[in-house]
Amino acid sequence: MTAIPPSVEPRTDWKLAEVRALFALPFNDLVYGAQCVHRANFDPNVVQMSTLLSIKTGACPEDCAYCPQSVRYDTGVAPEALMDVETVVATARAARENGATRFCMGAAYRGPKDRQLDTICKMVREVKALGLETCATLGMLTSRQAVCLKQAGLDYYNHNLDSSASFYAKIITTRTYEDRLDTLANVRNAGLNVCCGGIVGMGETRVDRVELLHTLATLEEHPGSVPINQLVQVAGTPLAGTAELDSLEFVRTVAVARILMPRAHVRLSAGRETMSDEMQALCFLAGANSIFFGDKLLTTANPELQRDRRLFERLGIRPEAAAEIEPVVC
Ligand code: SAM
Ligand code: DTB
Ligand code: SF4
Repeated sequence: MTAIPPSVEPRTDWKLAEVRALFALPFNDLVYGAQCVHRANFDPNVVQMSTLLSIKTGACPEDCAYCPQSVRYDTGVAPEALMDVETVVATARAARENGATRFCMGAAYRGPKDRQLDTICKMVREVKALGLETCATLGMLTSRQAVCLKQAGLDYYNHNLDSSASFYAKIITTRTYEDRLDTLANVRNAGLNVCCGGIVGMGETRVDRVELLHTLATLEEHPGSVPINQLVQVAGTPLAGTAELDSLEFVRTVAVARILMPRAHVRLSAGRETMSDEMQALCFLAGANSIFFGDKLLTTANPELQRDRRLFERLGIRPEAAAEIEPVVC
């Protein structure tokens, strides 16, 4: 077995060959290694819970082949304008009552206009005042927009690399991998925590998964959160009907992410609705320690609260406490 150091300082100099070698390990060795790394850095029985809200839905000009919100595909998603601040705050309050510690606001934009950003900054201020961590995913940001969000109290910005650079070009033509990296740099330079991961099960090869995780693990700094999404296949999108990824390959992807980025929260993200409890348990064993909690992701289904509560109970998993997040008084 390749030696997997359990508690070294996070490295950003991983070699592609090392990532490839981790993926190629016997499954038990890989999961054992990931579990050792996980235990050296986190309480293995604690999972962080984020809740998502689509604050602006559909009619997106981009052509991401996986996405039900692109205006180019007939997916039945009804477009909705940017929500008002009060509705967002009420939804965030309900998410907090249900145990979420982070509230993530998602918008189907290529990038926000400054006027839209002003409203979103108000949402961020008020959600933060509830004592929740705040996250937003709004598409491309300029450095000035990233600074505005930081000043409004935003904690995390989600911007996924989605896949390897070469596979990316096959699934999105309206922007480049470089555009994604530029926004990530703007976000990091503004002092925001980066949430960045990808989607697997889009018909990419293992080489693409190796390259995606290698790129993430060799960014200037590891993202604080790394969402690993399993493609949610939506009828009408070009990727509907893609052959399902082997579930153990998904678990391997989680395990390799855990080993490469030992202090990141690795999120078992989209796709849980169709995963068995046993598969989710394997992902937690492989080092996943964050989920989206709540019946809906952005436009598609997520497991019902009761199913997740029962699963956590059966596994003896506790939600990460919000204790260290001080409510802000405005
Ligand atoms: N428009 C912004 C952007 O693309 O960055 C923010 C919202 S977008 C819906 C956020 C992320 O959701 C995408 O980067 C992608 O990783 C993920 N996503 C979208 N559709 C998905 C699907 N069908 N299955 C899994 N993940 C998906
Ligand atoms: C992430 O990595 N996954 C979330 C969140 N960040 C924004 C989005 C998943 C979207 C799944 C498809 C939908 O519900 O529209
Ligand atoms: Fe638009 Fe984001 Fe969906 Fe791409 S992933 S179509 S940018 S909402």
